[in-house]
Amino acid sequence: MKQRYYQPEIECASREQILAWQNERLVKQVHHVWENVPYYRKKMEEKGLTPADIKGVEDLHKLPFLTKDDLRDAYPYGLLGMPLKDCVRIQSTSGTTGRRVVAFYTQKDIDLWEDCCARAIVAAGGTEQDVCHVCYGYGLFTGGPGLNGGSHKVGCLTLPMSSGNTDRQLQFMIDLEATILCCTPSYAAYLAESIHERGLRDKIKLKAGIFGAEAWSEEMRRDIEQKLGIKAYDIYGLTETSGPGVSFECSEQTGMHINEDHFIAEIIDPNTGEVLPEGSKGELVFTSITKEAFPLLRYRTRDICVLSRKPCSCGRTHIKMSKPMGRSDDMLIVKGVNVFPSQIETVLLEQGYPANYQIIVDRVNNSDTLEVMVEMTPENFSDSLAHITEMEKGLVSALKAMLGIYAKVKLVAPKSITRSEGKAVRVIDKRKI
Ligand code: DLL
Repeated sequence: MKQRYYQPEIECASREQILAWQNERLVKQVHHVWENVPYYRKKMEEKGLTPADIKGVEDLHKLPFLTKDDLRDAYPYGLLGMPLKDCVRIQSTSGTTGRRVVAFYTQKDIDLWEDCCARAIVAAGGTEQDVCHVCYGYGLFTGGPGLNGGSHKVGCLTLPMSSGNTDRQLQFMIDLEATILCCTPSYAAYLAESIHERGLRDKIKLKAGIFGAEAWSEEMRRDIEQKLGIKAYDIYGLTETSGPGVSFECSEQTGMHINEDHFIAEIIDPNTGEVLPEGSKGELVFTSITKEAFPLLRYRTRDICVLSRKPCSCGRTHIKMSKPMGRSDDMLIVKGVNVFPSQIETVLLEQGYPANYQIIVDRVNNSDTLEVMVEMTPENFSDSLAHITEMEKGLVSALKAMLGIYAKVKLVAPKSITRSEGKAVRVIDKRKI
């Protein structure tokens, strides 16, 4: 395949050039944060640092980390780097109240973010001849707006479908001859199955898919590729650093190029915080060196992966990250939604149930399922089926309000969930990803 790039002079720049950009932008960013984000300045002062201590990437390790807890402490404006009048948009994670992350963007931040997504679309073969069908969620979630903006930049005809309503998705996909599909891998698998079941395979013109926001296996990739007759590319990102497009796959499909002109990546030992040498498996940490409104330095993603600078046949020179192999915290991603077991526990306790529960996550027909098994208390115990069903319904709606997604609830007799002698086993994740 002939390689095309959205910004060849950046995507294929020499290592020296990339490092020069990073050095210059990091120094500038540290000054920006020092002057405009009192929360981070205080963290630097606590470490005895001033901007003069950071002369380039080799000094990055001196800076303090930022974590999701900092984001929560500083919510909503504490990490803002620009006056609100210069911000034009927010986006947010799928988590709920206590865990919600609100990220701010200036027009320039949006522009650079959309460039990153445009790079991903071109790496997947996109041109202005393409019809790009975006069925990531639109709204607060970054998936829809990010890929939508990237698609405009490439000049594709953009179908801003958002998620849901499979009949309508298929109708537009066929009538408008969509060639590139952007959605979560589980929704892609669901669409592929629907197309197969309805015998529509011959009517589909798709050639590529850009799938991310959740973990997916190589088996799932092969299955989707084969069912839809496309090449399926991975894309990674997180709300805190802008959204999708922090990294993306190229034709080699052996990891995702990190847009190093905007983000410096490090791998650390999640227990000690020590920076690990290239090739080690550890927690991914990002420093945004071009973001104005939400300039996070050394943000701990909690995603576990490996970085590699092995030369890539696509000609891009930016470092590659492996697919995330898990997380160093307890966050689950179910149907693309971030779920913390602590949120489930909060609901149970609020509703008068004990903290004896188990969360079972599975993937059935390529779609995630979430089930919560909860013990009744001796006080609310009942053997009337009608009464139990009523109580289960109450919990289902309280969980839906907290998590934003459906969780099946199964009430069981008091003391029937096995007690653990060590840490309680709260989560059973049966998905093979
Ligand atoms: O999921 C941004 C995104 C949208 C990425 C569309 C790709 C496509 P959040 O909701 O903030 O943002 O969730 C971020 O999702 O820390 C990872 O744990 C996980 N994640 C994102 N992309 C991938 C991927 C968006 N390709 C969190 N593979 C991240 C595995 C992924 N996990």
